[in-house]
Amino acid sequence: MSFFSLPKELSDPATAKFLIQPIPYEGTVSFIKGTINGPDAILAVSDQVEHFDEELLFDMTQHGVATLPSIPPADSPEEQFDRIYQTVRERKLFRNGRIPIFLGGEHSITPPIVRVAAEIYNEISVLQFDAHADLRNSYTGTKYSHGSAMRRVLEYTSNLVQVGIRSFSEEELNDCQDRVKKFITPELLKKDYSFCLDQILHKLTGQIYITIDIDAFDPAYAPGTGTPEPGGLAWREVTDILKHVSESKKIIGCDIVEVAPLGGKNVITEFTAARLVGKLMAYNYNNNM
Ligand SMILES: [Mn+2]
Repeated sequence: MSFFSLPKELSDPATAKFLIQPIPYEGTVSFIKGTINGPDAILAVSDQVEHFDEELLFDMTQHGVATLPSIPPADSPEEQFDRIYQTVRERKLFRNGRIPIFLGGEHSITPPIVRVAAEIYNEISVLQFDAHADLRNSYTGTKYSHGSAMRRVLEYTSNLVQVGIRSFSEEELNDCQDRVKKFITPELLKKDYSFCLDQILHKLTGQIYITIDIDAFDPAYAPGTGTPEPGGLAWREVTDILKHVSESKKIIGCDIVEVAPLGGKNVITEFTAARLVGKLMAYNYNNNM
């Protein structure tokens, strides 16, 4: 399966502008399972997504979209971390002028990717959309848990901007307050959107990596996820922020994680994710060239 099921000349990894990297992994999932099926479900519905962006009015596939072979799941969280780190390096997914888009899988796929990016670029910032802070030092007995993903990311960059957060422990709040400063909660966004947008743009410096946990959205937009939290972000809030960030910053890569398809006829979550991939392509079409 490949994203958009494009003809050969538009899906060649050697020349494509966008590289889709599936990472079906769920080693440390704490509640509802199924995110291992996330990448395939997103690829399957991508056929139904228009290549023509309805806002910017152009075809986002003109410079190619290649889908790479999946990174297969490993036996332990440590091995999984290493496998992702090595594969992203070997496949040289961060290359000038190209943008890798990783499809999870649980959120623990993000730290090894960020590690590679941090080794390549001088200064990177991470923009995270998520319901959860993911800042626990360890969770369910492992430092490589999806609940510790952003705590691990802080080992590679101190510049993390967290949007949509509405579920965190006292430890997460206290431990990381000095580094992360303040979560941009859905409530804060609703109250003063332009202030929040200014804060996000101001804090993001250097090259930008974007990680989107699908549970950042309100469960109405993405019910198929391991730990759905009410009171989430709306489609236009997320896309508007992505648009502004893409217009003024250099995006080096993105991931979309924690899609756990419900199965049957309810494809809302994977459809939202596939549309989001399209938006990331459209907004960054002329970026990073
Ligand atoms: Mn997360």
